[in-house]
Order: sequence, then structure tokens, then C-alpha cells
Amino acid sequence: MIPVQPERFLKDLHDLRQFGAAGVGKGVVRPAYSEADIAARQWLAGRMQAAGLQPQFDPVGNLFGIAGETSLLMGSHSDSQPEGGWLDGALGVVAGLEVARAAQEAGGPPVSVVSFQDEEGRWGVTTGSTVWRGKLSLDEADRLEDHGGLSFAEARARMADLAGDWVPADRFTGFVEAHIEQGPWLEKTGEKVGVVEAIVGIRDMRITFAGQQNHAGTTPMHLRRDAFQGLAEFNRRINARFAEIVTPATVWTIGHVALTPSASSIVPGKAVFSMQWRDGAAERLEKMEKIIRDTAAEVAAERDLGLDFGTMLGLDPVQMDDGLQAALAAAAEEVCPGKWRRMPSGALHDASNVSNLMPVAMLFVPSIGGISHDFAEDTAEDDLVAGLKVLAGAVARLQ
Ligand code: HGY
Ligand code: MN
Ligand code: MN
Repeated sequence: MIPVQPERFLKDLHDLRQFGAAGVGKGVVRPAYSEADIAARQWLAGRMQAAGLQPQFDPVGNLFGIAGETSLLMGSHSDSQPEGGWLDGALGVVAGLEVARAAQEAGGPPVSVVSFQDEEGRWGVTTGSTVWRGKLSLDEADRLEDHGGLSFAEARARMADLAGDWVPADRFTGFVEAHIEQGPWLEKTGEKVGVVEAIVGIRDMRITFAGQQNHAGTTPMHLRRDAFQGLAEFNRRINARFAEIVTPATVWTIGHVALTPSASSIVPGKAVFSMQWRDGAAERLEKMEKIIRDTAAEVAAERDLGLDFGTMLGLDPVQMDDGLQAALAAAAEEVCPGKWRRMPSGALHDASNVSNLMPVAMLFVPSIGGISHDFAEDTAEDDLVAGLKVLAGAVARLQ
């Protein structure tokens, strides 16, 4: 077993939490390329250096801590959602750092660590690892804009002084990502560890309905071209049509809506909204996409609204590597016998992208109350330590 030090690991986790601390519970506000995110990455680079790893930022701000010529890669992301938890991503980065550091101290095996950038998709979907794996070119990514209109090019320029070359994927033999479950199942069953079998696929795009801004008092209902009413009818119809083809595991979300001009006495002339959907089957994602596009066009035509579909981003469902899963399962059985399970991931992770380059696997620890993407996100410290020990045990089995 690689001699990981739980206290050192927990201290690094709490130190990382200070970057962008929200002042509400243990929550963080550390969106990609924010001051807090960049400061956190510089701090992580220092910790990687101190651990005997070679820190290297790539052109989009992914931060690698590299050991030796070829090594097993561990890690996750250190950027957060606009209202994020202290463990989403951070757990995988700091647990990977502790295993890499302890492995250095024990004379091997070489383990590298990574913190990918913009996994939370402020510019899309797991942007940093999507560019690193080559699914999105740097030029295509640079043209993406966040909800406030800031381009990826302008954002990543904030790290230009840190940016180095791309790190070639062939330096790594595989990737293992520890992450909080972000759901209710491990807590419900009293289990300590999840060995992930597969990660769902995702599609995400911005849709715009354009109508006619007008006076909310003098404009009769039948003469309105109300963009919000278009969105409301669109939503009603896709819910009814999805019911025919989805399973209980299928999810879809309209999480961001911007009405223009967003005033109580003005009929909204424009509605821009995010449309995101996820499922374990690629063909179901495609069927949902057709329903979305056809229904939006139908509603726009009926209500004389303009319609624009933004760039659709997404990742297909991926299976985790059997060999890496077996190492995680054996280590879980040793650390918490009978208190672990194999399970799917309903959340997206950088491992989805990395699976196109090398064998990957993921390990979950329980989320208290199943809460995540919220300041209240938390995990019991002994569960965090159990996850660390399973990670170390798996690496020992992969030597
Ligand atoms: O949304 C997700 O699944 C990930 O947490 N970004
Ligand atoms: Mn995450
Ligand atoms: Mn997340």
C-alpha cells in the first residue's frame, strides 16, 4: 500500500477550499479563469513541485504535475460551478496529489496528477479536457462565450503568463479519477465507495426565441409575440414528448434563462435559454435532440417567433476500463469490505474525455444528503479518507 497521509490530504483539501471561499458553509465560488481559480491553480502547482512532481500548465490552463517519463495519471478539476461545493473536482485533484506525493516518498510507482480547466463548462461541457483530447480545437473553443458574453479566448488569456505546451497523452498509462457521488445512493445504502462502471452522455446548447417587445398593459394577449410564452409552450411540449422515450435515469434541464429586457411591464421580446439533456444511451440522446429541434421550430412557427440554435456541445456515454475497475474493486473490498458497490455516473466528468485517449476508471465517495452544485455540498471526513485509501490501494495493484 502506498503510505498516504490522511491528515496532510485533509489539510490540503481545506487549504484549497479557501480559494474562493463563499462564506456560506464550506461553499466555494471559483469559476474557471476567475481570480480565485487562477490563484488556486498556482497554489496547486506549488504543492505539486513540493511533492517532487514537474508542474506544467497547458495553453488552456489545465495543470499537470508530472512524474517520470510514463506514469498513471490521477486528478479531476479545481474550477467550480457559480455556486459550488468544496469537494466537486477538488477531491480528485487533492487525493491524486496525495497518492502521487506518497508514491514519490515510497520510491514509486510514478503517479502524475492533473487539474483540468473549466470542467464545469462555463464555456460548454468539460472544456479543458475536451480541448486537451482534441475533440474541440483551440480555435473553436476560443469562439465560445459564457452566459455573460466573455469569450474563452479572453478568459484563458488571463493565464497566458502561466501557459506552457500541451502535455502529450502518451506520457500516461491510464487515468483514475476520485469524485464525490453528487447523488443519494451511497448514503441511502450506507455504502462508503462507488466503483463507476459507466458515465452518461450529455448534450448542451443555447436556444433563442425572438418575438416582439411591447407594452404589458396595452398589448392584447392574442396580438403578442411573447418570447417567454414561446419558451413555456416549448417546455410543456418536450416534457410530454420525452415521456414517450425516456427512462427514470434520463434527465433534462433548462437551467439558465435570460429574458430581454426582463422588466415587469414589458412583454419579453427575447428568451435565451440553456437546454441540456443526459442519458446512458447515445441513440436516446439523438432522439431527444430531434424532439427539441422539431418542437422549437413548431412553436416558433405557430407564434411567429424567430428561432436560433447555438452550437450543440456534448459527450457520448463511456464505459470504464475493466482492469482499472477491478483494481478499484479489490482495494474497496480491502478498505471497506462489503460496503461498496458498482454504479453508473449521472454526472459528467473529465474521465469521459480522457477515456478516448487511455483506459480510465472512477471512484465515488458519498455526498451528504446527495447534495452537490450547492454551497451545502459535503462528505464526512472519514469517507474522504476511505476514498483516498482505496485510490492508494488500487495504484499498488496496478504496479
Ligand atoms: O454537470 C456535471 O455533471 C459536472 O458536475 N460538471
Ligand atoms: Mn466535478
Ligand atoms: Mn460539477
